[in-house]
Amino acid sequence: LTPDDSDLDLLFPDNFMFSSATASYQIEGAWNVSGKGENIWDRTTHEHPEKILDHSSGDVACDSYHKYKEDIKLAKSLGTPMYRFSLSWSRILPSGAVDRINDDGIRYYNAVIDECIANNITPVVTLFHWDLPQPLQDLGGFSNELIADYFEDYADVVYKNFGEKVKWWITLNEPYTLCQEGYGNGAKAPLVVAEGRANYLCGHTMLKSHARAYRLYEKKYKKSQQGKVGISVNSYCFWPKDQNNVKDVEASDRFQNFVLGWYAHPIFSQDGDYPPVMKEFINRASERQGLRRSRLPTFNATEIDMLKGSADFFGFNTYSSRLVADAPNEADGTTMVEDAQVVVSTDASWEKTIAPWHFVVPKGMRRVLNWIKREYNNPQVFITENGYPDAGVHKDVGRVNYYKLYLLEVLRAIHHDNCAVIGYTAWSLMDNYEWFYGYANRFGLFHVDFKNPDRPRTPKMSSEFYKRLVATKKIPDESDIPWPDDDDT
Ligand code: GBH
Repeated sequence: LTPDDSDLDLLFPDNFMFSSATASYQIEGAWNVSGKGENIWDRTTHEHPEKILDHSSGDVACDSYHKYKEDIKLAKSLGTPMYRFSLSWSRILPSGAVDRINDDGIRYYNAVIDECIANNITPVVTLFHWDLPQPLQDLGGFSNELIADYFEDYADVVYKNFGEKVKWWITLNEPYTLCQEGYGNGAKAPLVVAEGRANYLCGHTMLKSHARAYRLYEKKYKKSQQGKVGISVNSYCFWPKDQNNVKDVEASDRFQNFVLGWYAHPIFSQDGDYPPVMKEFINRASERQGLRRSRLPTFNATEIDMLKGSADFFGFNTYSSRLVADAPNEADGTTMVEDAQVVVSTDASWEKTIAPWHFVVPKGMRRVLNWIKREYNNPQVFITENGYPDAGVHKDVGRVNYYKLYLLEVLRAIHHDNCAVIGYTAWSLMDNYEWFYGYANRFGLFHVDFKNPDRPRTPKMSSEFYKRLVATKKIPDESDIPWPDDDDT
């Protein structure tokens, strides 16, 4: 794929925010150091290594617990004004609850935040990127609505300790992925297989957790700390399988609502609550199945109000696209595609990557940004993840090309469609522990050698690309990226 040259001279706005991102379990290591408690990823990788492609864990990962100063230097070398990372809940609260605050956790994150600030980098801090404390999983994890209480209490400790210095908060990373893969198909920790029930319960609890943390900040901290609180939701861009078939057009819009609307509609829509189409389809399927109530939990009026408007920006992670066809059914199954009455597929013409779920479909970026603009009255969208997986080569032309093509579509969305995109974040700053894919799939702008105990970081070609992008606010020409032709590392 190569971009048609039109629009390559477009510029990102002056105040546009570039960033790169990581997450605690994926980079920190030090899993049992200085009072940190066990989380669900520690438990899963230790007890079920067979669930991970290369049987690895994040026990050491990038060793960022010890090497954070180096990491922040990498971020600084990119020239990005921001760096997004997440806090390990169990490093701060080993039991998940506030009965015991681990001093070393507070010390560590203060050190990371201070180092960012000393380097003129604004920290963008995610409170929760999937590494739930195991003791809270023992209560059912996000299947238990009471976890929202624990999340609010944790958020209170976080705002209190770091809120003087952190002005950009993300409550949750990708509730869709955690609920669908952790409580639906069981591909991720905590390995619950209960699609159609536990995933919807998980989503319900995560939405409440988010709103509680947002409202707490609003009430108790906003006035003095003056920060912004958002959430990072995620989605593929969905396309009708047959663009000329109205049924498929409707089905793709319906499934966009099931995946993205599930989390965005309660927070960003005018009316709040789950998307009407999602309620309608799940209610109908539940009824047909002889249930006395819908498998999709319901919010009461107070909860709907608490959720509505509970974000200062729309954090959005996106990587790829899917095709959707209408599939009317009377199935007694409860998977989300059955509930939504769709069949999801990919297009044979889409460029593949090393990850079976990831195809390069740049136009999806512009299309999904426009969907958000239309559905939610053009909110301020901060793209908090976007990136490309490979096996970890230094001359990563696939990644450079992906960024070029996807960023061009972001520019088109801004300039031609007036989408209010305020920032863009490359996933990831450096290679790290890619969940189910272990160390076999790499997303980094910097390479990490996981065979070397020192975990040395070295630049990839994409880091040079990103540097130029950030400096010039336009998409650099490949010929401007210095890289030896004969590099085959
Ligand atoms: C994000 O998830 C995460 O926030 C981040 O931690 C992660 O490292 C990054 O993206 C790259 O994956 O088809 O069963 O193999 C992206 C969301 C991840 C959701 C992969 C779909 C497919 C799993 N997607 N997942 S499967």
